[in-house]
Amino acid sequence: MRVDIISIFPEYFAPLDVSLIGKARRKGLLDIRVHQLRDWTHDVHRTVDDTPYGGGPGMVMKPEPWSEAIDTVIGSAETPPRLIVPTPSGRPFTQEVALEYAKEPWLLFAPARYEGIDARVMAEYGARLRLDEVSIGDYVLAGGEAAVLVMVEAVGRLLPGVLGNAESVADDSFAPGAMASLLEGPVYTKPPVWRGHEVPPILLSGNHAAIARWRRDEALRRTAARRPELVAGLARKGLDKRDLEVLDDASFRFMPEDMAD
Ligand code: 6GU
Repeated sequence: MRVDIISIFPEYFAPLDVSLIGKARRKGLLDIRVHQLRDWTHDVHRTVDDTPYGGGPGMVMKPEPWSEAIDTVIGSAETPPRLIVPTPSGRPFTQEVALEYAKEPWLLFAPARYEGIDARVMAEYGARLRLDEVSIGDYVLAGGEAAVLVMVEAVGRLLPGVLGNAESVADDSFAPGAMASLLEGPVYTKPPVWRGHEVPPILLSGNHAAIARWRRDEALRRTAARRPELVAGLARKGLDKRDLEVLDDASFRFMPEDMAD
């Protein structure tokens, strides 16, 4: 996969040289190219922002540097990239979106600083290519760069060959399928007793069916406690008798509308 990032802080993306993503780049699985937006300015101050029309606080990113940068990166490519603009006012970035992006051959990220990019840039490229304005959560960052790091890591680890076979993406929290929308439960390693805390004995039993059931119980308990709104969604996907007992024991109560159809 090719990933281009246009930003006024190219140095912000140094973490993409490290660990899983760094290794994927060195293996040639990920071709990440970071560009300095100011390279597409023409004044001595390399200006990328200006005051907002209509007044108000802060500054808005000028359209011309963005359009010149995006046009240059896209070049004369026959199949243009998917353009992703991080913004707290975007649609939520979820695991489902990460899986969708992982199927793309080419992503172009345009993280903004200040109050955002002049909306005409989104109007222009929204008409020319597939454009997504996305948010990584309900909080406000100082700029879109950290959101790009989050999204590149979430997408990058899904690419074929990036994770070892041992670490399967299939039972991730939020992965579609059997464990859909269940948070992952606790994990343990050696020693069997640490500062008086024991590893749950079932994990040492060698009974794989019982271990799988125990893990599902723990995932259900954790999800009910931390993300009750996800359990409501599970009702439709089918819960067995034991699931319902565990949830009842965790004091989780379904609403009548959860049980519809
Ligand atoms: Cl994508 N950008 C900014 N600036 N803040 C955010 C965000 C993005 N997602 C959540 N907060």
